[in-house]
Amino acid sequence: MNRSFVMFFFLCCSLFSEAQQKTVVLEKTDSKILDGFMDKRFGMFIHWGPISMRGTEIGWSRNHEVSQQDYDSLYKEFNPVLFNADAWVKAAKDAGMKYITFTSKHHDGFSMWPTAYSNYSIMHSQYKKDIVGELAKACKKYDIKFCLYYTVLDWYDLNYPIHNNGIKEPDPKADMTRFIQYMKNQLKELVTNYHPYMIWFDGNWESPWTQEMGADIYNYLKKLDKNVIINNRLGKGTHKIMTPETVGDYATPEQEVGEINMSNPWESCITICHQWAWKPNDKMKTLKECIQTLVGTAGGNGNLLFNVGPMPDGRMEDRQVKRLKEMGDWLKVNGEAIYGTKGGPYKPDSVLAATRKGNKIYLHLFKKPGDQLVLPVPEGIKLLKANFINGVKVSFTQEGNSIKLSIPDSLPDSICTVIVLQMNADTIGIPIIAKQ
Ligand code: JFZ
Repeated sequence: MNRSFVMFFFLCCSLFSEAQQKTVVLEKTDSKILDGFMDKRFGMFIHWGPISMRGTEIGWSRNHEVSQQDYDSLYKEFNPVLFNADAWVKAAKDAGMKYITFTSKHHDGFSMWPTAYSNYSIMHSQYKKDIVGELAKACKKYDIKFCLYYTVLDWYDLNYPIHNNGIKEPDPKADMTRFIQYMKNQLKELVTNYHPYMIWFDGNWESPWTQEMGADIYNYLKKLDKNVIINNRLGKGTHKIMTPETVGDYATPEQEVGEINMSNPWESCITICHQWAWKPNDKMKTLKECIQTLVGTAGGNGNLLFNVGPMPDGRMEDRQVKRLKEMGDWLKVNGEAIYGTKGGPYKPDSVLAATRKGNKIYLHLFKKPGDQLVLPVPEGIKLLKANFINGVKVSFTQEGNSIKLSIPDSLPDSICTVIVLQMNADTIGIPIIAKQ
């Protein structure tokens, strides 16, 4: 066999294995770290940037409600002098939230930290302070996990081929190789300077982005910090659920409570109002909607990432902070039925959701189910004791695989009442039961 053929053969092998390397996720996040993330159940999402000065949607309103020229110049006036990272983190803590995910860079390409790789950043605004750094510091101070949102599409950067300006064809002057190097440089800054607990990627649906690019970034990040948790919006494919092709650690249903899933982690991202970024007089969810959304995600074995959009002066709206505090007050009484629990065994429906921990099942009643609540239990499972979470006893009978709970005329909590069932065995092994 001649020498040049052998050299050609080995070159092909190395190119193939390198290509293979790019599309194969090498090191997944440790399951114990993901379990710890899922135990937290409740986080704050924050969408913020100079666009809050116009009250329109971050990223999406560029070239739509706001001209590109106006949108891209907002940063020159952006000066949120009332921004107080401690106040934001305290609002999250008072809500019972355990982590914060902040938009370090959204689709508009504006960086909220002193990046060395772009002048389109907070350091070139009127404000000239490191918003990401301030938040990271405040999260450490109040023992809240600090997480970052980062978009893989960037309608501002000329090396990214799509500019969301009505032109569908990718820009021939763009250069994805250079763009990905820019992304890697920025991600290295964010990971090494701020040590995020989790990175919430977004923007994976446009044509320039590929599965291989997603896997390459995942592997790149794992080399920087093997413990950083990464959502499922790096590779291509659905956000809603995990599939064998998913690049990332957990699924991210958006603006809806995810389907119950005991094998793959998921986190619903939902807005407290309608818009992700601040909008004047936006319609805010009622306390009932807020609490039942949180309970619905926990009942499905998922987390809730609940979004607020701060105002252009740096404050969160008082009414939103108040609503979050009301959620925190509910969690002060009922938190043991949310934090550190698993979803089920009863599939959430319009009447109730269920969570469980050890020998306990927590029934979360969204409304009075009548004078009796009849629930199936598997063979060999016995109900030993039942009480409202405030300690008041709940009478019950059990005949074989059916338990009957007597429900009083009025429930202690009209929004969501928790009943604690003490069973005779660990409940985690009980398969999911659809009640009706
Ligand atoms: C994305 C962002 O675009 C949105 O601004 C926000 O940050 C949310 C948390 O994540 O929402 C989407 C996701 C997918 C599409 C549109 C918006 N899509 O496929 O067109």
